[in-house]
Amino acid sequence: MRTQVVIIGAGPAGLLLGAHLTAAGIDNVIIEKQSADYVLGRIRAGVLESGTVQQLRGLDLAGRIDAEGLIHDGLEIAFNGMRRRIDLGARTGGRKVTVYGQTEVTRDLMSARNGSNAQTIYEADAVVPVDFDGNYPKVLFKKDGQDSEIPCDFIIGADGYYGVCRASLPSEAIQEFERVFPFAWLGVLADVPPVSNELIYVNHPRGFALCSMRSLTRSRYYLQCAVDEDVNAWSINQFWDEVRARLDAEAAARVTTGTALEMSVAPLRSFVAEPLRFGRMFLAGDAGHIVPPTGAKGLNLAASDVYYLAGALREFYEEKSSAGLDAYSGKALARVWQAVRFSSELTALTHRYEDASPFDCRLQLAELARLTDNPAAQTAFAESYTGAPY
Ligand code: RFL
Ligand code: PHB
Repeated sequence: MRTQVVIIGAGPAGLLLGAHLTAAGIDNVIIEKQSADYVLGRIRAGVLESGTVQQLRGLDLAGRIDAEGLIHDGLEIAFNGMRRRIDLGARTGGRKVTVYGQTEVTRDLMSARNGSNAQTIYEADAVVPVDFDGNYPKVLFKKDGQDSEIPCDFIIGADGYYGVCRASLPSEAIQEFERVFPFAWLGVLADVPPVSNELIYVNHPRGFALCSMRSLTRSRYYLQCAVDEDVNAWSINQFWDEVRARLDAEAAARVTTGTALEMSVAPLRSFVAEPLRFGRMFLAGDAGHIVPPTGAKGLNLAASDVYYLAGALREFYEEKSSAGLDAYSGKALARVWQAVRFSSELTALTHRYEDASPFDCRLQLAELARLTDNPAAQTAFAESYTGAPY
């Protein structure tokens, strides 16, 4: 079997790129190490920029998003005993975000792919990209114990932060930039109505909290916790008590509690690999960069990478031009670094640092007051939160 593009990884980056390529008539195969059910079982992102939704709409894949997604044109930031709203729509000339789970985006992409002729190989073992520094790259893997290989024109590393593609690059070919934050998030998904119809980001002396949602009947909450927090040490009742303790009295009284569908700890990290290309291999999404989840940017950056890469591959096949491929890394990284900046700043502004002095804490509150009082600061925030157009 030969194909034009082998995509390693069936997360949102790989599946979305596959959808673009299939729509453009470019042969592609996705190779994923997990099963489809495992991929769908991961609970992750919840906020989509309009650029992400527009891409799905352009591929005729936004039917369910348009029917079930929640349009949010504002959010609240809570600090110092008060809650302040930022009107995203009013500050940006109408830009909004859509609350719709990554799980559902993945499900929509998988079912469209299942209805096409494009091949996806799940539960592949020992996946290895080779010869991508020359003109004849291929991907080796094992399926059901049998060795296989797929020769191709290009390999796309859409295999996440722990994937094999970036790890296969010679270390001198890539520069890595990293900041690991000294805390993590303890997340709970529960079938209870959200505390409010908008997201609430909370700066509290006990630590950051985030009240989010997946629908009007399913809530997603996060609490800042220790990097080595033991999720099994938490009962769900302790979790709800801690959520309430970090909210103001009025919001705390509105928290509906229930059993957890999922409870997990996620580390917070910023990471960027440069460049996102080596020969005939390109990195997209978390394989090339990670942002702390505070700004809700990870999935949206995967989508913008894919948008640039799909355009570049179309240009290569339709116009026999490599210009788009040559420009890909620089274009994608410029957008990535803006999201790294925004997510890092929002994380620093809303989280409690163990070594923070009383002076540092007052400075955080002063900065939050400026952000929520000052129209120019609100506009800058809202532009970043809703995502730069591309
Ligand atoms: P993924 O989703 O990790 O998918 C990579 C896929 O590659 C497979 N794989 C391999 N396949 C073959 N061979 C190998 N050797 C392989 N190694 C790995 C994996 O099994 C997997 O299926 O990366 P992708 O596609 O780049 O997508 C990135 C997003 O998943 C990620 O950025 C977001 O989830 C980040 N994120 C958020 N992003 C947002 O835009 N908005 C949010 O609100 C948001 N909230 C979050 C988040 C991430 C979180 N966690 C758990 C880190 C909230 C949390 C808590
Ligand atoms: C989520 O609902 O998972 C979520 C929402 C907003 C964020 C991060 C995560 O900033």
